[in-house]
Amino acid sequence: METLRTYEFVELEEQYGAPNYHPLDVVIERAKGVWVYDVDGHRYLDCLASYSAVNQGHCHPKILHAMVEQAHKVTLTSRAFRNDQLPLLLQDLHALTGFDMALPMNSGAEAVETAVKAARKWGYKVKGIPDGQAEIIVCANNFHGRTVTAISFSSDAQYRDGFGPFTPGFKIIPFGDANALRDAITRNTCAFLVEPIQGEAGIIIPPAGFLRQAADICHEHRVLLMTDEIQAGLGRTGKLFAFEHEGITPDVVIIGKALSGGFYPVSAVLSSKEVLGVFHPGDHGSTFGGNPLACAIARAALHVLLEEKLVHNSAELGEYFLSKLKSLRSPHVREVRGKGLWLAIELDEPARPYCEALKAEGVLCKDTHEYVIRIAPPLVITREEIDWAFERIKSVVEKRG
Ligand code: IF1
Repeated sequence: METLRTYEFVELEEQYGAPNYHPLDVVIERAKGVWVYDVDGHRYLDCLASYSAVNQGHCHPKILHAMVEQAHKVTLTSRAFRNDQLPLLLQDLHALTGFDMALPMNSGAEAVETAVKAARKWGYKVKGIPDGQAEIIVCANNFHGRTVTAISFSSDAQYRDGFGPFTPGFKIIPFGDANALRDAITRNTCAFLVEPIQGEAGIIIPPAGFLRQAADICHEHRVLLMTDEIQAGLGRTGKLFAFEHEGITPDVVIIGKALSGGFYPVSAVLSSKEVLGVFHPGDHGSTFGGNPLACAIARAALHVLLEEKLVHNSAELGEYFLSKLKSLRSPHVREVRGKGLWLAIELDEPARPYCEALKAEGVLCKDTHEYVIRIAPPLVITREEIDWAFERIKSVVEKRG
């Protein structure tokens, strides 16, 4: 078979693919743990982890095994029939998180849509909001996915441009501002949807106590607190869920990405019987949501997270990596911040050229919001691998200084 080089793959993709991305020109053909390999034989340390979907490391052998085993048995039944994997995943999620129930979907955006539907229906059927009046409060610079409803409450002009008309019923407040939340709540507010740490916005950590206050305010006004843990959850910030940093329990938690260790899109909404119980047969669903292949993969992915103590590793090595990054000396570095293995270097100039230079050194990072280098390796990374990556980050950042 003919083997193509990087530039040939890039040309094909540019010619035949919709131009909705501008990736770094590295064509990955295989990966293992924290390392990825391109078609020209170069090796890179992955400091993005597929936006935290591969927290367990690329192609984890236990998840791979579960996937292949299940693929030999049955992959899809639809929810018209039951399958023997879904109940076991639901049981695992309950045991791990303590939430009464879960509703499985596929992509993160679908799980966000599901949470929005659950919150609205709860608002009408349980809280007694007049029909069609339910409001949901969200934060400026949020990222909750790309569906029309999710972009309807985005404050990013590019994400919305040309895609209207939009879904009504959302109010935007500044991220981290508990007083603004209190002021925005009306009798018709059913929920407050928030990322515990804003990812796309540039790994923005809210002021300490914000989530705690938000939880109190929501409770006081009978508003559901819904945290989007699609990216922050499942170990990324050094806790299983980022909301744990503030000792709270949200009413609704949305997970995705690492729920499958990157093998397959699996997402879920976790909540109480009171909230998820508003759905009746036929109200909501998905052909693929809760399918046996997805559930077997998710069970293995959760198992690996626990068995390999990846949450602990994220906390410990995150602190180690952060302290190293804080030692960077460059006039262009505005701030270094992070929680767990979710780290950011904020610059006073565009981050993309830094990511290009890091790629040439064998480290894959992604710029976000133009000025931020985001560093989020798989949680299986070791101290030695962090040292290896840091040497290269230091050389690139300080050389450009
Ligand atoms: C892309 C960002 C990361 C998310 C949160 C829901 C979703 C996401 C908190 C939707 C997805 C992804 C999507 C990806 C880029 C990426 C991203 F930069 F855009 F914000 F990770 F940081 N909630 N985030 O982060 O989940 O439907 O994609 O499964 O290219 O759009 P999805």
